[in-house]
Amino acid sequence: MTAVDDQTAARTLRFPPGFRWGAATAAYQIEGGAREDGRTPSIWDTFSRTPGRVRNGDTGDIATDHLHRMPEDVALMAELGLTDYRFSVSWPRVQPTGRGPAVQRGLDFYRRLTDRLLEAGIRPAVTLYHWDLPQELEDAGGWPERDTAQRFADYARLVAEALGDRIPLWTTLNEPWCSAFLGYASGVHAPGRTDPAAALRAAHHLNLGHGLAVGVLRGTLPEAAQVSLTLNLAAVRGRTESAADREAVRRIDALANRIFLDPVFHGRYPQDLRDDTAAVTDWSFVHDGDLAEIARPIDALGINYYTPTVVAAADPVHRPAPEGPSPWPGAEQAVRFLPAAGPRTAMGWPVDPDGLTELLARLHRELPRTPLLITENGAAYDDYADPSGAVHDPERVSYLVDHLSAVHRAIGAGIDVRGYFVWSLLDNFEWAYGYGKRFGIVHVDFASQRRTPKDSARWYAALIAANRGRADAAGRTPLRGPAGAADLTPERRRGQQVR
Ligand code: IFM
Repeated sequence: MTAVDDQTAARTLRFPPGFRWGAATAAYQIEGGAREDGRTPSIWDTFSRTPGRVRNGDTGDIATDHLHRMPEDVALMAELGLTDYRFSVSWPRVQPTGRGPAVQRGLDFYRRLTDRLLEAGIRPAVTLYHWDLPQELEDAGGWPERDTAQRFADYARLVAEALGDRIPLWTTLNEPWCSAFLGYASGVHAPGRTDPAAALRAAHHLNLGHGLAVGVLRGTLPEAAQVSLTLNLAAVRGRTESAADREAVRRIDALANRIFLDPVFHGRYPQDLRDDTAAVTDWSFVHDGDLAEIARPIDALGINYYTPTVVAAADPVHRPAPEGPSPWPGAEQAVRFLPAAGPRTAMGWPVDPDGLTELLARLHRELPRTPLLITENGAAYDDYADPSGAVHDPERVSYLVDHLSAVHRAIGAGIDVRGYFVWSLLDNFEWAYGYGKRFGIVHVDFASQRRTPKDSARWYAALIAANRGRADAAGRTPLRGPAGAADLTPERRRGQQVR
């Protein structure tokens, strides 16, 4: 898509009034201050300090220094016209050992952040767990251990008691698939274990922790607060329509999607999932009453979408040597993963907005009464500041145009999507890839911590402004129009009153 087309799209895509325009981040990826306020190591501190685990030996020790630059970052969000901001709370910052009372200094940061956001007219959306388990809990067994679910619910209560009166949207877990299967099966994420049975136990205890936390949140938060869960559901496609490839789709759908959707929305684990993994575990970790706990109703489902998953039946004769331990317990021998077609991002992930459309349509079919939120969507590219200081990221603008257009079409087709949170507000610590992969709509020079809105930030701001301008007609707070939004110089950011 050309720049002109992009601008047209920004002017013409109109979403329903009240649509949430957001950006998302996660604590370990942006905060830094790893040793401040009594914070103790999380599994990601330990993992990133283990040689060979994270590219270049990068850690989240400083990250984008958001802990100290939070007011500047909130001002930036206001400049962009965001209506909502999704952030996560660092568990080891508010409850360092994962047990016992909260550390007020740790909670104070989130109190200040919440206050700033509300002052700026931005709704806070909090995620309680975005992968930073206190190391002490991992030492006690981590998510494969049942007690971790109860520890998580207790931690949820501490955060809800401190912030519950001011945060309208709560998410228990971010992408439990990654926590369970990248953390405990393939080991490419913290804590780096490679035990498929432990990964399945972890998945169940993450589900249980979610359910217990929903119970706690309902009992602690004001009635109007909404409670949700964010999943990185896979849009799984077969290479062909053959029975063998469809069988591969079924297996991966069970391990990626239904292992979370079925217990949370239907109070059961799929029988085919239990059968496929019978050689790995007997599922005796599911106790009486767990599924009722997990299936407590939630108000919305968050979806993180980046690229589809294409699979085929494994060739029984020619099996390529595995690249490492698999994140797919029970499916290693049965399924092959293939690249989807299309241009790739810097992660090597194919750009395929149809995958998002397919996913939304499926969820609408299967969960017609559940409001959906796109809680993450975005792309990494090799962005840099040119000699004038500008950061041009036309590929990301196109990515956003295409994916927001897919969301727009879905809404037009009657699918209840309530908001979109771009991943990510800032370039940040991209887990095992360190600082080498830039997902931000705002460029961060990690040496100086200087923030520079990329062209994609300007494009997003223009789209938001055009839409919020329309909402004005419906009686909401007026905002500046697209022309002002396109001029996001640091000087204007500091000086301009946006509301
Ligand atoms: O950076 C991550 C985020 O923490 C979780 N979802 C995927 C993003 C990109 O890999």
